[in-house]
Amino acid sequence: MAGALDRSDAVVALESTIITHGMPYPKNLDTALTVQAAVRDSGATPATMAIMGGKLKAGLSDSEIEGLARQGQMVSKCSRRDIPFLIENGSNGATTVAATMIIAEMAGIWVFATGGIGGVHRGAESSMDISADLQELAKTSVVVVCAGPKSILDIGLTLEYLETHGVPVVGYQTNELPAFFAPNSGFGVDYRLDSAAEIASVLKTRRSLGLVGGMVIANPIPEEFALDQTLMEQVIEQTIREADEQWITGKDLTPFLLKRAEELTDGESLEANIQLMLNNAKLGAEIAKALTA
Ligand code: PSU
Ligand code: MN
Repeated sequence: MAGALDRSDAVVALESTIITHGMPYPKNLDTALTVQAAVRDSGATPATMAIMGGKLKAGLSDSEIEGLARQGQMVSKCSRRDIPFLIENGSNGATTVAATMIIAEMAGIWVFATGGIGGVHRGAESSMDISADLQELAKTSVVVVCAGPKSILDIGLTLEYLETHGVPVVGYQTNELPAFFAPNSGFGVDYRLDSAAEIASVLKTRRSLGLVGGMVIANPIPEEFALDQTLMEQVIEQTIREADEQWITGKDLTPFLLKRAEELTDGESLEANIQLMLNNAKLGAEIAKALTA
């Protein structure tokens, strides 16, 4: 990794919470390694971020990834607020979108690919559950390639929040915001861009103006892997109801909703998640390459 940065090669940041809290073992391990390979096959260098033994790491070895994958939710889920505490304790931490963006920015990496970002949860009018990922997008200059906000969230409120904080939501080859498991959400994007070169160009312009902050590149799940929207809506309503009944809140909520969705769809949501992640990793690599051109 250090070598790649020295040569100012194309580097794509990847997160580790998706490994520990987003998918079960051993699919999480297999996916993490396949995603890294996809970045390499596309001509860029992958850098999976985490805190290992109290140190920020940009780029993990396969055996470090395996360790995190096996420990799963035993590893601390690490967002911005958690970073100094895990360092003080010499612990391991799996970085969320927010924490991954922070490490990426420190390491000089502009592009980060993941599955889905955190957002404004449904019912946030009373719970005030808004992911720290959104605040990070407001202030940290890393572009996040994702498949759009997951429909466990309130997509409309998530867009309002991003707009307030000046975070552009770009549709990759689409005018409509994708909704993670589905290529369509009924919401529009702020801008549509059709190539990695155009995205890189906008990023360079923004940086040259000294405008800080992230950007969301929403890349629709390939049609053949999309899930039925009516079915997913029922599944999501049930998972949210269960979380309510069991008083699941704070950092535990998103992992709970993901796990229940996977169980209720007999693993179909997991399969879709893997495919969209791969799709995003490839686009991330193309953008990273275009930035070095
Ligand atoms: N959405 C997914 N898969 C994930 C996550 C979100 O589809 O694994 C993870 C990411 O690491 C994201 C975090 O940063 O959940 C958001 O958690 P919270 O809602 O607690 O901020
Ligand atoms: Mn939350």
